[in-house]
Amino acid sequence: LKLSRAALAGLPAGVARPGHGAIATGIVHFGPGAFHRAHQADFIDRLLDHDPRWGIAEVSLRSGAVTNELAAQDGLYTLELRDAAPDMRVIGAVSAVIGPGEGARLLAQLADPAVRLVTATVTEKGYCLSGDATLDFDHPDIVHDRAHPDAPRSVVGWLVAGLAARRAAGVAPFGVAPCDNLPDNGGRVAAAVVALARCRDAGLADWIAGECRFAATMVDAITPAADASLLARVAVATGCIDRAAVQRERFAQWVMADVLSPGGPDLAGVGVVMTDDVAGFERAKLRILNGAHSSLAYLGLLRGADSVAAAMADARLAAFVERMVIDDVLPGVAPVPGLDRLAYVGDVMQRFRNPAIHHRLAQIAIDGSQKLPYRLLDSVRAARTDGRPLARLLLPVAAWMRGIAQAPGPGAIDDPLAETLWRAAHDPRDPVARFLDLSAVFPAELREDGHVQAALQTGWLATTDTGRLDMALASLMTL
Ligand code: CS2
Repeated sequence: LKLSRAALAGLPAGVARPGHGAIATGIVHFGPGAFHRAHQADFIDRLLDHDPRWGIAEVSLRSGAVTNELAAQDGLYTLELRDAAPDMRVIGAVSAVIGPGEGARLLAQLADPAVRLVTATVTEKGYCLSGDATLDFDHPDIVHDRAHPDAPRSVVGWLVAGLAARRAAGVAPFGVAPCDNLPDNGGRVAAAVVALARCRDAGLADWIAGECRFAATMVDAITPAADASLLARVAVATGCIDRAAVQRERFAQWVMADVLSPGGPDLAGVGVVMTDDVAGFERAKLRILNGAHSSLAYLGLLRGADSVAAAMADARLAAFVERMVIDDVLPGVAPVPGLDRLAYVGDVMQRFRNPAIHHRLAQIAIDGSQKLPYRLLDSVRAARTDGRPLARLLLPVAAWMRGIAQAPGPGAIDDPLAETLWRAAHDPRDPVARFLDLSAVFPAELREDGHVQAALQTGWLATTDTGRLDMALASLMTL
């Protein structure tokens, strides 16, 4: 039996199901991947219990895989919360699905006055920003969107098209809340949208800049990709085949700048933290949690671990990463009111040890060129400014480079810069220098810094084989 609205009534008593009936669309979301379905949609599902206006239209611009599966299940899917006592709930927050090639429907949906919020989880690279975090006008999708403003390919292009349609119809703009792990995601997407709109119509760009609110967000929930064992557990617990099921840890956090116009969904009512210091939360989360995650991924893969929990069970590696976070990352993370940074580190390490979560290091290792600047290199910059040591912070960066060197070919590297990275790693003279040439990854001040170059060269040598890496992890504890 396939999960569907008709199947809901027959679900076993232990499986929670939506507490609401029919819902309308009030939110459009780009990128209905596992993270969004396990995180935002869960918050919205609870909101819908007392306000049915805020169903989500899920938009997939590239692949129809998820939207097709959701459509076949009336938008329903199961969320499994995994800890000592796992529980299953069916999420019913999806009110519509829009797949690739449905541009006319998407434009109509974006122009609908009932839609008050547009959100996105399209990964760091999905916003088409360049190394300096402004819109990359050389990106093929942006080149395309300038030539075809009414049939765009990028999220930024669709935001411009949707806002243009609302302006033409005399409808107020929607609010925009990007939910990817980028510092100042709201501000950067706002600048990108205004920049692209300006190519089309200066009046439109000014209207967006003046009227449209972009909220920065910090999102957090550890969400391993769905796998066969999840689908099997869901089938046993619910009695239904569910091809869109997702899993996450119980913990979930969503912090948002309190800037959206009134009249939108009451997110605070379902636990979204509204604050005027998202930047502080975001910096702490990116550098501490995501910085530690990427470090465990690149170092752990070299040491033969395959999951975060396995990397944390590697005592030497876990001690190194914890030490790096406390001694090298924390001093560069400004205090945030309401956040005890040291306790936060302890909580994060505890979450990483959750034995019920099998989070593959290979999943976290994806798109290193897009993630490392915010996760580790910003900490390197802060350490340079304060004159603190760099060796620990740059070891995982060297491990990332080493992992690229060890890949069987560029096709095996999951990164938009795969070819370039591969060439750098195989430079016969000086691979580290070739990596440092990459302005999309390393900011100029680091590329030209002798201390950074030296520490990265040392790290590169230390990752040549497991024996040397082991010695480096041990000796760097006494730095
Ligand atoms: C992870 C994140 O895949 C990754 O790169 O570091 O997705 C991480 O699990 C989330 O940001 C946790 O909120």
